[in-house]
Amino acid sequence: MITRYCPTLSINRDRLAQSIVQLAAIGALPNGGVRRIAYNSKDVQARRLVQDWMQAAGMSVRLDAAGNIIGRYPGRVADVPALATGSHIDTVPMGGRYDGAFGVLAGLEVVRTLHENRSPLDHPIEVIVFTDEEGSMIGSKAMAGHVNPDPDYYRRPDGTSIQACLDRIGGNWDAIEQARRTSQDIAAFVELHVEQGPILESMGKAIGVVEGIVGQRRFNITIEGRANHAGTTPMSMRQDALVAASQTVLAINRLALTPGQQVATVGQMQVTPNAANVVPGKVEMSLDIRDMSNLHLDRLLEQLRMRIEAIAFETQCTIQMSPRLHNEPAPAKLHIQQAIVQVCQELSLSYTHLPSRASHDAQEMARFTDMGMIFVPSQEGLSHAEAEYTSPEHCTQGADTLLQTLLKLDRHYAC
Ligand code: HGY
Ligand code: MN
Ligand code: MN
Repeated sequence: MITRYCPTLSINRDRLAQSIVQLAAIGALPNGGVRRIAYNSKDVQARRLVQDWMQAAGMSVRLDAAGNIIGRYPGRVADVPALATGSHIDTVPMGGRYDGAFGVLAGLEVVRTLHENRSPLDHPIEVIVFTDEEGSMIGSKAMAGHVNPDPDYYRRPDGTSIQACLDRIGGNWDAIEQARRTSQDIAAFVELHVEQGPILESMGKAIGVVEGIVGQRRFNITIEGRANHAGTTPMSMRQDALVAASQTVLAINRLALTPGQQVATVGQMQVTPNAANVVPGKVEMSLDIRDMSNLHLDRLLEQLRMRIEAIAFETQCTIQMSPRLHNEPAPAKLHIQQAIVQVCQELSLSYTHLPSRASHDAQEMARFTDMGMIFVPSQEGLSHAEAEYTSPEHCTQGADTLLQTLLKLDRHYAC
């Protein structure tokens, strides 16, 4: 008889480590990092490899209209909602090997383990690779039925349309609503991810039980002044967009340094015409602002808008903020947190509860199904950087925790 509680079932550490190395070779950078920006040729190549691996692990694979890859491993009971896991394999421009990729490959490793031990769960398991997590999060937002209907909202910085992007990966913008899922399709979603911060390492804990995920808003800020000669234009007659931009960056930084847990970043800036002897006429830059409280974010943004109005007046420039991303804070379900804690106790793994101060596809999934997240330590708290590292031991512990958590949830959700 096959027992559903399998404390001895454990994932294959070497196979998981090898998969991480193999995937990281696609888009590899010279200093050990990865550049696999959503929809680029490396992303397409990596997506193909993961689909092949899914099929080899006994999963059926399909793409939805948002280009999400959905690998499905059948359960013993017909017509019941799936238990889902997964993450993303796109990266920031100079990213690491673990952010996103680890959660996808650990999910795959869980299925490989169940498959070779002939131990399917009652529920089907889905391993999902979400489209463009680092940019628009369009994959998980489409699954949650939360896509902005304006295609221009998703235009890439290089001008590529969302239609063209989705075409490249087998999605279809015109049918994006069909990507929507419900709790009838997915009973629970558990994402495993590297912490991307210093808490677990500094506390010496192996596993993070995520309590909830931070809210995040992103904006494009466009500042227009007037380009003019850098030698002949008196200081009193300038409309210098870069001076206005600099004041805006400092205003954002000062706001983020007021009491509270909020963080705010300007990480992207383009100056036009970007020449040493021209007063800058235009600056486009990003704003990324995060906090666990929506209300607090609203208040901070209101203060920023007032400050920006004053800067625009002082510098004789126009300053416009247009929204690019809006992620609601999302609490993790208590019973999933409890399941993860029990697994840690059974596997003798040290753990702590903590919030996620990075965004994740899990927070969109939380809009329509039960959500939980498991973290493993990031060396020196480094992430979104080439040097991002999590040891094979911690990766294995995280993947085993995911496996055992899914086994527990298989019993929790009666068929
Ligand atoms: O930016 C984030 O928090 C995520 O890594 N995309
Ligand atoms: Mn990530
Ligand atoms: Mn990331």
